[in-house]
Amino acid sequence: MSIIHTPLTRYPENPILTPEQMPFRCYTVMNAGATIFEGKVLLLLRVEDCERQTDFYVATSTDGINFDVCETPINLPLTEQEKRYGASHRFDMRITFLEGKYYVCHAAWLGKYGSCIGMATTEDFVNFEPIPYLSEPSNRNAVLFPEKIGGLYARLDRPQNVDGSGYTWISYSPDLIFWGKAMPLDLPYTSWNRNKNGAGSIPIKTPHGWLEIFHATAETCSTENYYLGVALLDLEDPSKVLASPREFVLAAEKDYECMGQTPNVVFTSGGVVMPDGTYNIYYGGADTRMCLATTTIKTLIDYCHADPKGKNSHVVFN
Ligand code: M1P
Repeated sequence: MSIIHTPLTRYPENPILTPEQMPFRCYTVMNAGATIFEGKVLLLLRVEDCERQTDFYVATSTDGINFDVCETPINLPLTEQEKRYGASHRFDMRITFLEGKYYVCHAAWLGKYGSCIGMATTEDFVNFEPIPYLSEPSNRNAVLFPEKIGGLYARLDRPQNVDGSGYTWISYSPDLIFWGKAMPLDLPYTSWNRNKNGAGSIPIKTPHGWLEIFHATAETCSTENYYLGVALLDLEDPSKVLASPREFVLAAEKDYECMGQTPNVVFTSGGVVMPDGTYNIYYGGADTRMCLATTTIKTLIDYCHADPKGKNSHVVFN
């Protein structure tokens, strides 16, 4: 049992994938992008080997809990900038199904130029076609909306501020290369959502708005803790936050979230709605293992509507 009441329920047998359960030797398995592919749940796992080099591996499952992991990483071709300046590290994949194919968005580390957003398309998770250019730095945690909004592609991302903080922004593009009309999202500034916040899941379209699970961070005396929060965004102008409760929906509490490579981290890069309506949210625990929490879309919407602007909080909503 959790000591904290939230609209998410941890899978009782968490974690669902650990480094020990992988079919090869590795250090961590975490922060997977998630989608439905050919009737199965597909995860793109972020796996670090024992040199702490990261690759992405496909894992598939019929029940969303037990996964078969491919033993070879995906081959994600380099972008133009990566060819010229060298790609040292790519991480945190999100997967959006849009216009008949899958778009993957990841953070790409470009050496001294910092982290940028990389994107590619795929139809089979074997062959990937990179969108040739990365974003300007520093930016990461890009999530593409599953449809155009106002005739433009739309994405959430998290530009980095000079002090290391960073918050969720939205921007738009006619062609997935040129991005503009950028606007920050007015997510509530709370005791758990202070240093950073960024998109996690692919936004889900509902009659009440785009439903988004995001990560947020705050310093404690010992670590920078990661939390998950939920928000409803306006359907036509998703820069407008219609509701975002003041309480987190997940905080690091269990051993598998508190102990590992990075203590006190719960971090999602995606979830899927299962055929029975269960919303499976996949998340990394302490940057070491994959975990699962479940809920439903209705539960999250009711939760948002119950505390749309954090009226239960002591912090003033701007
Ligand atoms: O260690 C916590 C997280 O750190 C990075 O996230 P951010 O983009 O907030 O700096 C990422 O490496 C993420 O994967 C990791 O969980």
